[in-house]
Amino acid sequence: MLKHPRLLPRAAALGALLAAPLARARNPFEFQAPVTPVARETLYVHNLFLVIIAILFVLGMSFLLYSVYRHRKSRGHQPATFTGPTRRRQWVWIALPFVALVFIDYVVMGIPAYHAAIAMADTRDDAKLVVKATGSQWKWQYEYPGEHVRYSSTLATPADQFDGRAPKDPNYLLEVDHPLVLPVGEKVRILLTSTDVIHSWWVPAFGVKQDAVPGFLRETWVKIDKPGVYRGQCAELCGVGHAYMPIVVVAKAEPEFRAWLAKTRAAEAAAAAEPAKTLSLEELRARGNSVYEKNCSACHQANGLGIAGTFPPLAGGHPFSAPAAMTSALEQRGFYRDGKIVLGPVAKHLDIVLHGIPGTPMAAFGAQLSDADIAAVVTYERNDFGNHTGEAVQAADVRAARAAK
Ligand code: HEC
Ligand SMILES: [Cu+2]
Repeated sequence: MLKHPRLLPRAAALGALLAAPLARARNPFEFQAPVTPVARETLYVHNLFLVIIAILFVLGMSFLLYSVYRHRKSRGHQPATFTGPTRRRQWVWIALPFVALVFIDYVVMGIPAYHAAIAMADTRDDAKLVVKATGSQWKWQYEYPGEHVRYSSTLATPADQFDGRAPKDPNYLLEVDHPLVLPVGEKVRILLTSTDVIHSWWVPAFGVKQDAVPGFLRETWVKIDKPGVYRGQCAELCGVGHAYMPIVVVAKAEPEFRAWLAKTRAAEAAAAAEPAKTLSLEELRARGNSVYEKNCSACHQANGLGIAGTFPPLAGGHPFSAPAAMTSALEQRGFYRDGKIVLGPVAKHLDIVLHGIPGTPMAAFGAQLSDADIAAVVTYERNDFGNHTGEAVQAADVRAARAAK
């Protein structure tokens, strides 16, 4: 009971004052506005369930509370002594809610849920476009099979924002260098896999969340209603860089999408013809710096000093302690001696970057990076972080190393 009746209008006024901006602000607990049939259906199922469950809760709870109040001790009621239904009427009271719940579960809720689950998995025939998304620690690679277009999509948020040295922008950790581009109004089939551990491709506005499992090809589909930028994240804990592999999809109208595809195909073909070019040491280092930041710094760190026990430094002469299995493997490759990292020979260095170190987080970058990028990043490594070999590794060297294997 309210002791001060005057409080009531005041509380109401305060409530109204607070409610006004709240009503205008977007509710952070709300679903993102759905832009695909699957997302709309999922939202419908969610809302339907919420209403049904709310009604059942209110009904059940009222019934329970009423019974407790009605049969209270102060009115002389005694606890029941029976342990189960015996009379016909008791059996009816048991059967009724049971039948009602089964009906609600399997029919009222079951049919829409079943329909939505079937729709999500329906990747059959009518998709004209197929896109392959491959998760790797910690980025996504997108490929348009048959279109000769393939690129990596890596986090674009500057490292300064992680550790609070710069203000965070609105799409903090939800921005990438090369987004996935898709057409609107058309069914697109998305194939998913991974090169290392399980990742999950999740874009809330599409109602899509599908695991990317190494060694398996999973699939899902989207049919986007309207052009726009849609953001998502890897939704399967996949290691220390899990928060740093967002998904950005740019949906374009069909003609613009085709134009983008043609332009990207031409740019990639031009890049593939690049190895002929010989760059100066400085040019290689500058290019290598950006390749490094996108592909290597998550593990080996921006300063090249790695993380003790897990990710070896790239700085020659830097002490590194780790389990013997790791250090002896590095020693065999010529990258470790007397507790310190050493810069091994160029050929071994190229081999590690091209083919990775099997069974370790050090992935093979041969399929992900161009000859020119690998040449640049290896040159960068050999001439930065306190290393000064003065060697300029050229794209032609990388091409030769690829051919040798
Ligand atoms: C997912 C984490 C990860 C990423 C990303 C990564 N590395 Fe590694 N790297 C490792 C680990 C772990 C090792 C040690 C593997 C072992 O022997 O157990 C290693 C070893 C190496 C070595 C040999 C040891 C040393 O410290 O010199 C080189 C060279 C190397 N990485 C270069 C690169 C380059 C260049 C890139 C980017 C193109 C890169 N790495 C990206 C995890 C990573
Ligand atoms: Cu992941």
